Order: sequence, then structure tokens, then C-alpha cells
Amino acid sequence: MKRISIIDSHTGGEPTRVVLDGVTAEELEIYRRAIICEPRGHEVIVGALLVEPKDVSCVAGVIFFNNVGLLGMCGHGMIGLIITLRHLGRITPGEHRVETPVGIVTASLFDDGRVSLRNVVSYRQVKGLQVGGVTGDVAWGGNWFFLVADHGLDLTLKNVPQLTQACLAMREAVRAAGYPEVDHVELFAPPCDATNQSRNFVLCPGGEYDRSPCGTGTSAKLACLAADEKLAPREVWRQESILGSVFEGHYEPASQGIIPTITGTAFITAETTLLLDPADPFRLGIAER
Ligand code: PYC
Repeated sequence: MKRISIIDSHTGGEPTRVVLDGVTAEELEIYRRAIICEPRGHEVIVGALLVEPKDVSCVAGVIFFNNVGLLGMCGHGMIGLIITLRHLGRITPGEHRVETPVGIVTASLFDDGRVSLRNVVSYRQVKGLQVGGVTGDVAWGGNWFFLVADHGLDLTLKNVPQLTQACLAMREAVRAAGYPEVDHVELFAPPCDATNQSRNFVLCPGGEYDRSPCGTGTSAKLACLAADEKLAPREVWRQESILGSVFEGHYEPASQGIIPTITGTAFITAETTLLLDPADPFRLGIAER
């Protein structure tokens, strides 16, 4: 029986499954769907495999993954990872550097359980790309995003199927226009709560939507706001998700773009061991191959 120990958490409603033991980085592709997908999980989960960091100043290395592949960075996942490390007694409040495939992220854990991430350098690559009947920006926030404000859609939970279809079509159009790296689409609307600046809907690479306001998506948004001079350095931007959960963001200017800081909280939901029985036809997950 293969055993994989995990700790689950959620950040603003978006789940993170930290893999503590039982899978190496080399084996991840074999077990990725077993960890994320049904019957042990669900397509919306983001996995976070703990690995030894190459940089010894880092408390951990992490590889984020989902139902269709690897992620460069993951903001909600990093907040979930930090709260998981606190739960395990491996860290206490203070600053902690974490190595990701796209660079080192510095996380500050506060006494009240909030986590602030100083993300990788983020920037807008293209302004005002016209594709598939909409106009949007292409930006990097640790993952690649197509960001659209003027789409004519209601960002409400009951509208998720239509939002998902619209974002999938936009993503196809962006890729066909020469940006195959774009795997997330982010739609914006005015906030429901007037203390926030904006509401978003984020389509993730595997076709699920982010329940949280998306840390890398909020970083990409801050990069666009900075490039348009619509948000000053250190000015606070409160980004609301389609569920109403909130990340607070601000940025520092950097030579190639901005350095975003994203703040949120996460809660532990489970600690358990996944069992993969060799006789189980679905031991590697139910998913398209
Ligand atoms: O919070 O950066 C994020 C994220 C990416 C995909 C899902 N969440």
C-alpha cells in the first residue's frame, strides 16, 4: 500500500493540499492526479509538495501543482503552506523564505494568523490586447494571466458556468494570438463590499475557478495598475473573490516591474494519509490521461 501524508487547508475558500511525505519531486508526475483528483480529492485543490530548498536560507522548497500540471507560484497555496508549517510547529511568527520554481518568496507570519507574501517580480507584458471580442492585458504575477475588465458578465456564483465558458474561449483566443503561456484568465468587476476596490473571477489552468482572490492574479493586477499609474507604491488594494473572500495587496517599484505583497489567512481543514492500494483501478486518480 502506497502511503502519502498530507495536510489540507483553505485560503479564502480555495483549498491547498500540502504533501509532507510519500512522494519525491521525481515521482510527482506519477502521483499528481492521485493526490489532486477524485476519488481522493477534487479538481479545485492545489497541491504543494514540500522539497529540500537549494538555498539554505529558505525554510522550505515547494512545488505547486494541480489537476493538469505544475504551477510556477501560488499565492493562496503559499499562505496555506505557511499556516501548515505553523500547525506542524516548524515555524513561529516572523519572516520565512520559501523557494519556488520561479523564485524565492518571503512570507511574514503574524501572531494573529495573517500571512503576507512578498511575491516574485511581477509585470505587464502587453496592454490592450484585442482578442475574441474583448480587450485585456497579459501580465505575469508568478503565473501568466489575461486580465479583462470590460466583459459584460456578472461576477456571481450562480453565473460560474457561463463565466467558465467565457474564460475558456478568451484563453483559446489569447493563445492563438501568440501567447501560449497564458493559462489563467481573470475577470474584474466593481466590489460587492464597498471597503474593497474590486471583485474578480479567476479561471485556473485545469478549468476550475479560484475560490480565493488569487495571489498571483492579484499580483498581476497590481502590476497592471502600477503600469497605468492607477495605484501608487504602498497604496492598499483590497481584492475580493467571487466568494467575497479578500486579499490585501500593495507593491514596491522594481527595475523590471513591481514587487507585490499579498496578505491573507488560511485555516487547517484536515491531516491525513492517502492510501493507494495496488488493486484499486483508480489509485492514480480519475482523470483524463
Ligand atoms: O492564489 O496564486 C494563487 C492561485 C493560483 C491558482 C490558484 N490560486
